[in-house]
Amino acid sequence: MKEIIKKIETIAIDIDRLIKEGESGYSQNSNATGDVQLKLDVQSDTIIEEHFATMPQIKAIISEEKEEQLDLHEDGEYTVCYDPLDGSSIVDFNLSVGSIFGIYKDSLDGKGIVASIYVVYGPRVEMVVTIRGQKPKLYRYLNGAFREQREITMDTKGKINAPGGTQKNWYPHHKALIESLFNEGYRLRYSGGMVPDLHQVLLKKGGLFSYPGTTDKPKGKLRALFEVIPFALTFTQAGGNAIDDKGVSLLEFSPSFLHDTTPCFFGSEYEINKVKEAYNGA
Ligand code: FDP
Repeated sequence: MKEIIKKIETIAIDIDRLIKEGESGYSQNSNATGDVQLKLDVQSDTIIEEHFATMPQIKAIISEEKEEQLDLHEDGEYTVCYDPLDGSSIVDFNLSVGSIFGIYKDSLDGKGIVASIYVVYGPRVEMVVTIRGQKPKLYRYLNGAFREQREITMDTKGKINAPGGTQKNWYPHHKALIESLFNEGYRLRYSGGMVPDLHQVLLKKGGLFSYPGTTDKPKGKLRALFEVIPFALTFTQAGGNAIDDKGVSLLEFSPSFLHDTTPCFFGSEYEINKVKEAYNGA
């Protein structure tokens, strides 16, 4: 696992350089979910594939940008599911974006994830590493290397609300939940990039990030293997929680296919209890 983390550090440095110096604009292709791929998406994916291809520990990789699993080493122990560059719709406006890696061992689901790593490319480059059973650790890229800053622990209640999804398509009980948090004094913090938005809730030690099912997309938008389950591990290990619209931990979630999505709620105890109340019986 240490070697995989070291490799992801190298990948992060390469992708950060690509974001700063690479070409902007769209490629000719779209990914498995139908999003038109940016040149940066495709190039980040290639960087990751080339790095992981050198690691015998890695059995297979599954990228958000690829339709199918790519088998690498038959005797490898881990399958890595990753979103090479999350936040495609905001990268060209110079907002923060990220890479997400879920490392799975025996099964490709919430029970099988053994570690999660994400990288935020913002004014600084930061990385959060979560190994199952341990507190997440924050690293910052300083003077040519990732340096450990601290462990991350969440409080039981926060102050910020990051509500995703098209509001006109929210179900009434979801609308009521979001409004009730604002009525309690929560402040809106939503950039449209899952990685920086969740990073903010986590480092502020609380609050809510939600991407619900909506009337047009009942299973939400965010992809289980590459996005939701990795962050579910991080939030849970930090002392927060991550649930679906039935109130079940996302670490119990089992996707029906590689690019499956799920409604998702990440937060501290207080806000997650509010989600459960709002969705209970809805
Ligand atoms: P994007 O479409 O830019 O790739 O991964 C999907 C994602 O970004 C998340 O990063 C982000 O939280 C979400 O979509 C934003 O979706 P909305 O624009 O519907 O809020």
